[in-house]
Amino acid sequence: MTVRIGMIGPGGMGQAHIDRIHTVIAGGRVVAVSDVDEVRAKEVASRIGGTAYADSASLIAADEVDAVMICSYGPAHEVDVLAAIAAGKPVFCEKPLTPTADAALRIMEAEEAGGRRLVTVGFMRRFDRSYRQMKELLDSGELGETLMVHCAHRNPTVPEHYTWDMAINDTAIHEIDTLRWLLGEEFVSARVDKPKKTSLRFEHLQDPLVLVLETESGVRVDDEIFVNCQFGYDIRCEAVAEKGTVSLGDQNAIVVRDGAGVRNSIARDHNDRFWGAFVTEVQEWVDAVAVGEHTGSTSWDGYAAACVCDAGVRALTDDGVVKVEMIAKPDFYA
Ligand code: ISE
Repeated sequence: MTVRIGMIGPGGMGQAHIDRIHTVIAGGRVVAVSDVDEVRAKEVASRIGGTAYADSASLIAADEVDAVMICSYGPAHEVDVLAAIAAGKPVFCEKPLTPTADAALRIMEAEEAGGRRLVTVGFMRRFDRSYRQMKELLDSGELGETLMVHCAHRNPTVPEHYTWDMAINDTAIHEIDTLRWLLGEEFVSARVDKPKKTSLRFEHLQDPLVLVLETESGVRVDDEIFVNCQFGYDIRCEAVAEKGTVSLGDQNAIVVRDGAGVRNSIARDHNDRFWGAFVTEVQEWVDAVAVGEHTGSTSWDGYAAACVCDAGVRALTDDGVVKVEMIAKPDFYA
C-alpha cells in the first residue's frame, strides 16, 4: 500500500519532507498540497504531479488523502490537526504542536473522544541514532541513576523575525521533548540564567541563555541556547550518572589530517545534523500509518512540551524558578 499524503505548508521544512518521501522513503507519496500562498501550492503540486487545494480544510477532506502532514506556521496547527482528527486521518504535525498548552489540551480532548491516537508530533531527535544509543545505555542501568544532563543547542544565526520567546518555544523545545523522553519523566520547574549577550546579533534577544530544568526525581538539566554562535549548528548532550557519563559523539563522517592539522567539519543546520533522524522519523510514520498504528511523539508530548515552554518563557521575563503547570497524564496516553 502507498500512503497518500496531503501536505499543508510546503515551505522549507515541508519541502524537505516531500523530497525525502519521494527519494529515500518507501511506501509514501505526497499527492496533495495546500498553502496560504496559493502560487506556491500550485508550483509544488505541479512539480510533484499532485493536486493543489485552495485551503487546508478541503485537502484534509479529500478522498485521495489518507494521511496529513502539517508543516505550516505554529499558530495555524490547531485548526488543521482538529480537522484531521474529525476526519479520522493520521496527522504528522511539525513542532510545536500548538503555541499554547490550552490549544494542545483541546487537541488531546478531541483525539481521546475519537478513541484513536492519530497525532504524531515532529520531534525528530527521538529518532537520532546517537540519542537512541544514549537512551539505551541509560535505561540499561549500567551507569546507575542519571543525576544531571548538560546540553547545548547552538545555531550559526537566526533570521530577524526570530522573536525573544523563540529561544524557548522554537529552539529549547527540542531539548525539552528529547530530555523528557530520554529520562522518562516530566519537568517540574524552569529557571533561565542570562549571561553576557553576544554583540554580534540582535539586541532584542537574550542570546545566549541557559535554561535550567528540574525533573520530578530531581535530575538537573542545563541547556545552553546560543542561536547566533556564528560557527555552526552544534548540538551537545552529556548525561552524568552515578557511575559514568555518556554524551553525543561528534557527528562527522570523516576527519582530515594534513599539514594544516587535524580537522573535521561542523553541520550548518538541522537538516544537515539530523538528516538521518528525519528519514527514520518519517519512514516510521509512513510504516505505522500503513498498518493503522501510531508512532513517535503523541499529543500528550506536544502538550507537555508546551507546558514546560510556558514556564521557560515566564522564567525568561521574571527572575527565579517557575513551576511547570500541567494536568495529570490521561490513561489514553499511558
Ligand atoms: C528551528 O525551528 C529548529 O527546529 C531547529 O532545529 C533549531 O535548531 C532552531 O533553533 C529553530 O529555530
